[in-house]
Amino acid sequence: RTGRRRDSCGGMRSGEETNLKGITPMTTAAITGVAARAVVTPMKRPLRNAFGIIDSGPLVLIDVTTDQGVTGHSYLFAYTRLALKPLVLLVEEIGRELTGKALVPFDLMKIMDARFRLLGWQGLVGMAVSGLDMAFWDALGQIAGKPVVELLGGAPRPIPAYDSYGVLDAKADERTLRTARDEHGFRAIKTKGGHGDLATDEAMIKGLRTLLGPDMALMLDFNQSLDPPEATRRITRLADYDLTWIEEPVPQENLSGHARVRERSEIPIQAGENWWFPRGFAEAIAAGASDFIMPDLMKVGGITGWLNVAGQADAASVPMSSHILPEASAHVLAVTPTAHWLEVLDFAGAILAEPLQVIDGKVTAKGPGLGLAWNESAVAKYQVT
Ligand code: SMN
Ligand code: MG
Repeated sequence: RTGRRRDSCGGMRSGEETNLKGITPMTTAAITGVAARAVVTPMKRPLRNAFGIIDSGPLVLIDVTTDQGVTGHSYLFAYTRLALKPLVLLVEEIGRELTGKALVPFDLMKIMDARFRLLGWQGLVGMAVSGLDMAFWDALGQIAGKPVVELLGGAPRPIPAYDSYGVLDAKADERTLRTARDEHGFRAIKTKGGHGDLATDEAMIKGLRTLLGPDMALMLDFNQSLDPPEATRRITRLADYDLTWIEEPVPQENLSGHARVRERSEIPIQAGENWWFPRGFAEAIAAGASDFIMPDLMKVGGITGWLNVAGQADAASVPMSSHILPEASAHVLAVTPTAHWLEVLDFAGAILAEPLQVIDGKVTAKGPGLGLAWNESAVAKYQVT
């Protein structure tokens, strides 16, 4: 029905040549509908960063129905409640245009790229496109009865994870951090800086290093809050605390600024959660903006976009970590040649039938698909209209 057909002359169209004579063209599943809903999930701890406090999880849940009897799932983190409604609308409107098409993520991404070439797809449109791509892959995995990582030629394996926090205080948060290390087995912690002055950052990092000891990896995220000279000043002062990386020291679009900071930094620079689609990473890598990269699945173009960037990172020998969306990230990191760290920040646990599990500080991909079945009674509880 939706499979490739020979053209009216009986030959293969260009790009469809095959020497496998007699093989019937593969039929594929088709999209029969797309729906999206908004929920606001509770957080165990509010997350303070340089620009404010995130105290709940505004999520858009995506459902893609298919003619194979399975429904593909994915979710987006909308950052702020005010983005929920426009995101739901965008996902459903784009979904309407794709309904009836074959469930072939690579081809669907090309269609969406062409569709938004003039409008542009950096921003909510790009998040909607990326969310749809993830749901398409989830559906393909469910149809095959396999975790997505296996469709990608890999196998589920435990990925080293770090526990991600807002601004911390070694005294006030001592119990929380000991639990992370001793009960969940985390060997890495990320915290936030840039909300105050250099002395504030240094006091926090010094306290954490003393509390956690030398064996714990410690990352510091400035969330784009500094300018290059100030970033260099702070990083120079923080050089003695054995930090694993300094994240987004300056605004994400300032690639040359990142590169300047990196040149003067003894600590590796990490960035990427706000770079858009594979092209954004090509520009950033060419600019020498960062030692490490950490794409966000919902800004990089979903699974399809991630795979492209994983190839770029391998070719450039750049260690690659994930940003939020830990459930899906565990699938793609398992097929990322330069896989580095998986970020654990659990926004979706409250609405998933099988919430994320961290075992001995690691996360393993779960199937079928991306392993994102909804807990419908929890969804009903946290749904907003
Ligand atoms: C971050 C971004 C968005 C939501 C939560 C946290 C942060 C990170 O930049 O890297 O975790
Ligand atoms: Mg960050």
